[in-house]
Amino acid sequence: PQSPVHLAVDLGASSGRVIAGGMADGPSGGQQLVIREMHRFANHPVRVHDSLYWNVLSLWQNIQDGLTGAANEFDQVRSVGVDTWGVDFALIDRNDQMTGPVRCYRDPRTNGILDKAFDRVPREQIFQETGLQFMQINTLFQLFAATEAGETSLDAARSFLMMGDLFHWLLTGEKSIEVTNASTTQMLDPRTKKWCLDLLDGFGIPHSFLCEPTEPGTTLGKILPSVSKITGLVDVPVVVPATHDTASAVVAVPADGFAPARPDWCYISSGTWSLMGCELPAPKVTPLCGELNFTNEGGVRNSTRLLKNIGGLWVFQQIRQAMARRGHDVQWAEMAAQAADAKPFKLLIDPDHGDFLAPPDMIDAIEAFAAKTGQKKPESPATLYRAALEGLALRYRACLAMLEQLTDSEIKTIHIVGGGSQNELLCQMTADACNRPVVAGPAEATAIGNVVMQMLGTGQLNSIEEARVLIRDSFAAKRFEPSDASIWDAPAERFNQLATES
Ligand code: ADP
Ligand code: LRH
Repeated sequence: PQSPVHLAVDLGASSGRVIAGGMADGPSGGQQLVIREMHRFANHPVRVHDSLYWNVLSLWQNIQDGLTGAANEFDQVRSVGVDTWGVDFALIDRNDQMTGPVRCYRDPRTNGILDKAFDRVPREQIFQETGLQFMQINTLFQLFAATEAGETSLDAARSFLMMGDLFHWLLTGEKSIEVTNASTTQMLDPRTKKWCLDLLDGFGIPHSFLCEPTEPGTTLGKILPSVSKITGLVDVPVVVPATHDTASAVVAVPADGFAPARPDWCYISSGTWSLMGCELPAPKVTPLCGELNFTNEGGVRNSTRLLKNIGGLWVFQQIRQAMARRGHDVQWAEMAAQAADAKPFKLLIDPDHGDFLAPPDMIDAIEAFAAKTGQKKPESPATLYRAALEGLALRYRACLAMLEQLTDSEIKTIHIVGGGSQNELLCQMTADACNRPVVAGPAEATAIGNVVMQMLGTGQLNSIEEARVLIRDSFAAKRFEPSDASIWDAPAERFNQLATES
């Protein structure tokens, strides 16, 4: 890109990157949006005894390294913004110190918490107030577990920041809670965007540390002099993007229009999680939505992301780690190639099964799952790789039917964005299992969505529709046509059976 650029810090649950985005001359003369990766780094939870934490200081160090690289490269940086995964939070005390390390949402302190929570406040009431799917990782349940355990951090807390807000505070000294990430907490009313304080009272969770949510596009403040000294970025504003990575990714889906009432496309934001859903003009907090356990998360410009969390490439990632532990270093492309050659449907696994949320070793967990569900022990790593991808495609198929039912519309195209859109085997399996064409890309949708929201905030762009046209014209997408859809019918039936029984 040509200066001036916008810098997107995008932190996913498996890796982080600092990406510069801006305009440049395209091959046919017109201007295009171009991105350039300044820094990429791994992000993994750290186990301490039985607990799991994020390495926040390492993330902060890496963010500063990325910003420093960008300051050296570009004459002018117009703004900076950070997006991250949802649900996790930091607490800040009266001396403006973090109360401790930040827990990872896979920390076991919320195991079994949902039943305890429903004894306190009925499930239907929580859904009616928040419109969110029930997952033990949600902030509400993390705070409930912390309250029940008498964690002292809660007594000391004066401010509550989601992860993006935490890094915005470290950059500017300004505290805020951005609304799309706040919408993942299960503590916010999706209609009014106000905190559900009565609900928090019902759980005995303190809430004086919450502040009014901020809209994406807001200029929060300038980079602190102490940060300028380290990074070389001087007088640069932080313009808040959709700090929830999935909300940023949805902004960058190269589709037509914005938030249609009867959508004919859906998205899968494919990374550690697969977030599959539709972008709608308003929340759908209906009994059917509750029954199907869909979520009404907040999108940009007051839109709703009606979606479902699906276990995602987490299982695939963790098989890779388990292989490394056994002395075999395999790359994504190699895993996909072996999966492509493996026999189909030898092993069915449900990526959303609780056994796969945070097992010490994923291969052991899959073998135990196979035994418990009466399936044969996987005979080779290729069987494991293939099963992880087929399990996802089967979940997508079920989720698509639910989405059509919920939105009362016919979904004609599936957009896959995020790192997982580079897995062509998974894209083809998705097209086949769902019997719909798949449009794959951009792989860096989250960072691109972050950049365009900063461009909207600083007046370089005027609307989401305009941003999407620019994205479509700037980043090539790959199309996968469905074939062999019927071979997925029988496995889909077996899979549904398995998902209910196991
Ligand atoms: P997150 O934001 O959750 O950290 P990403 O969007 O970065 O996730 O996606 C990471 C996933 O993308 C990896 O787990 C991997 O399965 C997939 N991936 C990344 N690069 C490639 C590649 N070159 N080919 C196939 N898959 C890839
Ligand atoms: C994806 C994601 C998802 C959340 C999960 C915690 O990175 O933000 O939308 O549910 O992480």
